[in-house]
Amino acid sequence: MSSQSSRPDLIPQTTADAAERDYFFENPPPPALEKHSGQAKEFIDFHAPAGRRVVLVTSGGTTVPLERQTVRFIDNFSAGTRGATSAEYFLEAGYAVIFLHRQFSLQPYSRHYSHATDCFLDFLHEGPDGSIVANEEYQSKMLEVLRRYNSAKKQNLLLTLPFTTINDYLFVLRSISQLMRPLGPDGLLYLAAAVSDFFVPPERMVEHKIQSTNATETQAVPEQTTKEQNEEETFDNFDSSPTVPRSKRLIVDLDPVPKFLKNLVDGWAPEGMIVSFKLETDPEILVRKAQYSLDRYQHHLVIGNLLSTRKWEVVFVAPNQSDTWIRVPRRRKKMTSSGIENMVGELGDKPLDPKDLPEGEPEMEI
Ligand code: 9Z3
Repeated sequence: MSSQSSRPDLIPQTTADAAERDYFFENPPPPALEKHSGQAKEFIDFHAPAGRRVVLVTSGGTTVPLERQTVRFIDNFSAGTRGATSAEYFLEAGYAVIFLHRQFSLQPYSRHYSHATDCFLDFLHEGPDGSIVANEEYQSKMLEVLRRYNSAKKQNLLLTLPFTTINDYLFVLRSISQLMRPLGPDGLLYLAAAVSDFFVPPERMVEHKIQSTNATETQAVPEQTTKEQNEEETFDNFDSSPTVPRSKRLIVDLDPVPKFLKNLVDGWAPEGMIVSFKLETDPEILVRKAQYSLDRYQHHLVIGNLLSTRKWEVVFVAPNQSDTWIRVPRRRKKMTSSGIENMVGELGDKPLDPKDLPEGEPEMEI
């Protein structure tokens, strides 16, 4: 990151302070920051006097825009299942929940009916009097979910705030964490969002849509240009030759996103309970990376998970404790003399092998 535009009036104490000062000075605050911070403050002020614990749950993936007027962006896989599900469990446990989520990702309660494989309309039919009725087989569960949702709403226990980009996320995360400071250990930060590690810094971000042709720059080509020069100067996207000149490729140059967990733990919410997630794809490094994160940031708990098995198992890595794997039962189809029946798979201490997982989603949530 360039430090040319750093504000000289703010003297950083540490590298982490300097990274924070630079990032939040060089990147523009999102337009909704004030509004969302105001809503969060009102929510915290409502619950704190009653001694209610408040949790900030972050959920879903952050995007990395490639253009200021964004047509294209880099995204990640997260649907927000972990965050939305956890938010429901926190509500059941008596917490007030600030649900900071990627816009249009899964939300507590409605997630049961907005899953990609089920259209919510498939749960409904038209009654004889023209009213809308839930299908018989879904009624009891839907009623239960509806009651829980309405109860949370009625008691003002759930505040949902959306983000889209990594920049929106970082600004609002900082603001809400700071607002949670007065809660002390009654404020829990549960960081389940899948946060981008790389981004395009503002000084390198173009204003307009990145072009794949230079069709608007029509200039006469001088007669004596070489074939290569001609190709470099007038390119279009119909040329799919395998030897594409460099000028036709889109090379994306990303900076690392500063790791703000240190700032969060030490400065934004120093007395809060902080739970972060560590996502990996390689089982060999998951626990080590989770331990490294805990040692480095000195917070309360790192929950490790692997992309392929995240719905079936997680590992808890906490200070002065041995690592604990938490798993939901795997149900396997097993042939018996009386037909196919379900059986619960045996569980070991090592990460599960994705090959041993049954198809589909687990029946229980983790
Ligand atoms: C997680 O690891 C979450 O459990 C998942 C949930 C994103 C895997 P889904 O939304 O997936 O249910 O589909 N979140 C944290 C990932 C992350 O970005 N962690 C950062 C890191 O690993 C640190 S806070 O460096």
